[in-house]
Amino acid sequence: MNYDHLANQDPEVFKVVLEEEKRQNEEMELIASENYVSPAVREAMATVLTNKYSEGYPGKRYYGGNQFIDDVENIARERAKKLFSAEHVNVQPLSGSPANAAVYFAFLEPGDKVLGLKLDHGGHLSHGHPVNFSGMLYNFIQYEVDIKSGRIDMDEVANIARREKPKMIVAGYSAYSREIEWEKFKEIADEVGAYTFADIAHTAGLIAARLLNNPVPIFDVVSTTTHKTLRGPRGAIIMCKKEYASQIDKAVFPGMQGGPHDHITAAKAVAFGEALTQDFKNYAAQIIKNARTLAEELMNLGYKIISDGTDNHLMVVDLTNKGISGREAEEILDKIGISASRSTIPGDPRPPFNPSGIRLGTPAITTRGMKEDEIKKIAVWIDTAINNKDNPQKLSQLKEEVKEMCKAFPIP
Ligand code: DSN
Repeated sequence: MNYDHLANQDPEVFKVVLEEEKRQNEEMELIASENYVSPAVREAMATVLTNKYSEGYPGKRYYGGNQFIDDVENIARERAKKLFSAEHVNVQPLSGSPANAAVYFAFLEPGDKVLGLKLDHGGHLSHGHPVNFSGMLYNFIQYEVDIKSGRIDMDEVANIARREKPKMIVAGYSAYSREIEWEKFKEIADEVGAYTFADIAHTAGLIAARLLNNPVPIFDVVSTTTHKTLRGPRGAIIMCKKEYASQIDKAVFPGMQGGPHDHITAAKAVAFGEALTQDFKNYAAQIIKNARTLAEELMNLGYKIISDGTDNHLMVVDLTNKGISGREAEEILDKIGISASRSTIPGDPRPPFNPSGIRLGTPAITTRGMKEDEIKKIAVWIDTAINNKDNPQKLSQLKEEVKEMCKAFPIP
């Protein structure tokens, strides 16, 4: 991208941008929620559409001059509908947590009972954690994964739902590597009279490519961020059945937000257009192949992967048997130029700031074009770094090797 104006006008900020660009180019991204957008998505984000105010929706705005903004929002809506077979889509949510807040706002009253997966079992803060607005405003009952299998035990979910009679059941997670039984969730919800809400922020790209089951035709309401496997700009969307369209739209605006970010809406439209292509489907399939290879290679090296593998783009590695914490592993990997995120393991005895595991994901390295051969090398680097955590010389040698591979697979 051309940064001429930024470089001339504000060298202080420009320097930081260049430093981050260099870091991204020379280092490897294994954070499961990150990705690299295409140049077209970046260009859309840098357009004059950022200058506009457009409270309201296409055809019904509270400001003049929105004829072209209406067009771009309609394109984004239609593409998202097609991508997920959705009856209605709101493309205005600013990010994942505000989208989830709008969903709760649309369907619940403060104090209502909701079922959500516990954070340390792979859930998200906005699925009822006590320090988050969701846990403060609503009466969340938390379900867990089965500690032994690392998988959601649907019989246990059904038992809790029958006992607690929640008004809503939340499924879709941040650190869960297995396919989700959407139909079974819907059956349970129907039995107890609960709404079904899926948060597919992590797996949206894989669902759009039809490589994982799609909850959109099954659930009442589904949210997703647009910047993870979906590879769009930072932001979110909410999809729902037609009958809930008006309450969702009202919850987003005027309920939760003011003016939408129209430049981001344009970038969402571009990303949805990309996700509709065969190239994207191939990309999504490679993400899964890469994640499976990484999990297998790490297991061969003696690592415990929660649920013994993955169906999607991520895995949680339990480091207990390696004698280091997730935070230490994150710091060691940082030293060799690999970014990853510490993660709790189900039932973690350690605190979230220094938990027992690390979460790894393949969306970003797959965008760079890395495939199984590269993944095998990455698994060995991770293991070698952990085994040589107190050997600075070895760590710098690994950093050089990581950098060499990154140079061979430039960011688009
Ligand atoms: N921060 C995101 C993640 O890493 O999963 C979720 O909000």
